[in-house]
Amino acid sequence: MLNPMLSSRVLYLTLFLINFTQTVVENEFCDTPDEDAKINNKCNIQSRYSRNRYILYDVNPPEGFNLRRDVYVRVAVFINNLIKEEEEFKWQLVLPPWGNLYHWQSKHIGSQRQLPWGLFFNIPSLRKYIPVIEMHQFLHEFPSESGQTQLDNVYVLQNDEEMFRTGKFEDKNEITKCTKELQYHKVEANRYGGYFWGYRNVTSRMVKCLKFHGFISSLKQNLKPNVYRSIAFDYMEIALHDSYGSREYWRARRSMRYNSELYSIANKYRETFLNSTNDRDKTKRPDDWTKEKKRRNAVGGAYLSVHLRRRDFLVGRSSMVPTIKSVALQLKEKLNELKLNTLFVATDAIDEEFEELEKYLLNYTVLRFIPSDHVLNKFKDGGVAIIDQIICSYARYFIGTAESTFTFRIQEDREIIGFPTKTTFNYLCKDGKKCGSDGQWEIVW
Ligand SMILES: Nc1nc2c(ncn2[C@@H]2O[C@H](COP(=O)(O)OP(=O)(O)O)[C@@H](O)[C@H]2O)c(=O)[nH]1
Ligand SMILES: [Mg+2]
Repeated sequence: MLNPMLSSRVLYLTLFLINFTQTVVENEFCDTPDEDAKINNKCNIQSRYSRNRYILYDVNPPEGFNLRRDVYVRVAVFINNLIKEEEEFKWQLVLPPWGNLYHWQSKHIGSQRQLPWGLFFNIPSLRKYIPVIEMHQFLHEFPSESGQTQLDNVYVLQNDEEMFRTGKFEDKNEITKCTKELQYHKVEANRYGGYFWGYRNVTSRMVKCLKFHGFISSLKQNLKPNVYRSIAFDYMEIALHDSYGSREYWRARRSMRYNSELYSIANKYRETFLNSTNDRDKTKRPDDWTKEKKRRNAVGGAYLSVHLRRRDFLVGRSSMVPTIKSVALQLKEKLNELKLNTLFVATDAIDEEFEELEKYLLNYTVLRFIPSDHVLNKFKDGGVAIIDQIICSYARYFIGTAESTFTFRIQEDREIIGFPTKTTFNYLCKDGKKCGSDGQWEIVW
């Protein structure tokens, strides 16, 4: 019999060799563009040595931060189901780096591109719902050749223009000739370049356009895990929620806790300027979202919060956006009704508009969050927006801007914290008109 020292070395060497062979096999993975050949090819069997399958996605470039957060929920529920249904593989979601967003216009704070999710969200919290990794981790762990990472396939989702013309909508998932001016271009046979979140060292073996209409779960048929190990979906916002507003939707949404430093900054602001703490305001939550329970008895800090969306809304939704004077009147009325004297304003308004609002509300304390250079440099425009959202979400009463996804995310956070719905689903109205028909998206536990 071998002595134990020796046998462990033999075992170690054997494991090393198996590992080495696997790496070689993986790097040669299915190097043929012909899918049918691949499916029957023995390389598929070998590929099973590594069960990791990576899903990546991106969203239409002009879409803002808060719609993108909603797309994450769709993808997360999709992957959560996939994990239950396709146990043979180890599914991982690669988080698309943040950047290049139209609204992130602060200058002199360094680049606002390729920002990791960890800057805004709590990654261990996300991982309690589905396995996620940051892009840099993917680039590190996915086999690459001479510093180049090659995805196996990119599906570019496209709306079916015909359906939008006729108004007859039905589920569709078919490979089609690419109709859009594609941002992807052929570099060489089996290699396409593209934006890829700004990473020059990322390419794809294939790019296919997919005429798509329907629930995100029907993308399952496109995954082909026996053929592809890494697959990206572009224009993922085209795929619809599997079950919008369901318990599963809310579980995924609840897993999106923010970076704990953002909570600390917001909490310090609440305590200092708004006299608001979780203990006093009955807004305490367990650290672990999976331990949260249904409740409706949150009280919130003694302030009214408003999300006053301006800038592009003034142009794109001019028929709905009230004047500053009208906003002031509506807020004054509510402050008086609630017997509150303090107003917290989250807004993208220009300074002149904010000053105008202040002038109409001289008898009240009107506050907004102004980040220090350190906070803005570190957490960028995205982090500051989240701080505004957190502060709004802990107020006794919230008034939002209709049709703003920034407002919707605040409403969701308030539902999770446990406020009575009537303190949450309120909107600023166009001058003198009644409004507030955006619906109440109540939490389901
Ligand atoms: N800090 C801060 N930024 C805001 C506020 N309102 C809008 N923004 C900025 O403008 C963007 C609005 O775009 P988006 O997230 O798409 O929300 P929507 O357009 O209102 O549905 C946000 O992501 C922020 O960058 C606000 O109250 N506070
Ligand atoms: Mg937007």
